[in-house]
Amino acid sequence: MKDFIIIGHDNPDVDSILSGILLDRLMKKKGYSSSFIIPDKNIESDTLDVLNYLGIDASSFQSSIPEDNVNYILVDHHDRVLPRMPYMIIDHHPDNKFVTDNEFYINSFSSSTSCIIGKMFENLLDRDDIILILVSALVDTASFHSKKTNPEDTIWLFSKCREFSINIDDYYKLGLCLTDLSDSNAMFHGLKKYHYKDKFFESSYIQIQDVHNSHEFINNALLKLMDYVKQNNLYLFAFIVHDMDFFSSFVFTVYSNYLTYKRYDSYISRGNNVVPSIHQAIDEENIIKIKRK
Ligand SMILES: [Mn+2]
Repeated sequence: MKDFIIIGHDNPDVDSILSGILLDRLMKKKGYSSSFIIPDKNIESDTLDVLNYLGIDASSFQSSIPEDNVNYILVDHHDRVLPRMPYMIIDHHPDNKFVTDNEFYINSFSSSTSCIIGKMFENLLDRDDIILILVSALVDTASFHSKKTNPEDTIWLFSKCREFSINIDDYYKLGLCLTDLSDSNAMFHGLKKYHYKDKFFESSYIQIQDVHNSHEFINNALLKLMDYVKQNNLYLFAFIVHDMDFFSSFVFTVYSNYLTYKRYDSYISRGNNVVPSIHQAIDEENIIKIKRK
């Protein structure tokens, strides 16, 4: 039988890596020959911090993708450039519009890919497996505060933690993924670049506690971002500040010579809230332009 090669997404995050390691461990327990591989050369420092806390050395998984005589399994995403179609896909982004005839395509509303995998192999799970599942779910859901949290997964995980005497508090803060503001590049944390119609925009986010004592950092960041927008000819820059004490979010929309902000009562998602509203603003602007012609 062919070997199974498990691969996460580009620029891998914690869930992408831990669910790959988890699936590899569980498949080996089942007697399959498998390996988890990280083809990426760079892994973000936040992600490495979490892995280090768990005693996992990411570099031991970094390697190029083998091409011959293997079946690929993708975790936490569905699109990666591969020599062949993947054998199986396990994802938890059911909003995406991806359609496939792959008979082993799983994509369900779940707190993390690791939760889906854990439930698939429930009777094989040991204490270390549960810790992998817990940590990736905590990181993917901002410690169960984001809207991406599936309450059933949370209940399931809590009962597993009780069963294996795992103290959730030991990992809770890890899931908050607090941004290190002493890092001179902190304002570009999680930078993403977008192109919509004829506009280019970018966004970043920080996750902090004690927001009111961080006003100096935020002020400086906004001033620098204004220059950045000008220098890079951007339409705008969306700087998101997640308040990890109250699980609310501020979105600062920075233009070249002014800015606006909006406060949300919940921890918002960049992909589900911020980017769609920017698209909408661009669309609306285009409508106005058409009318004026
Ligand atoms: Mn994930």
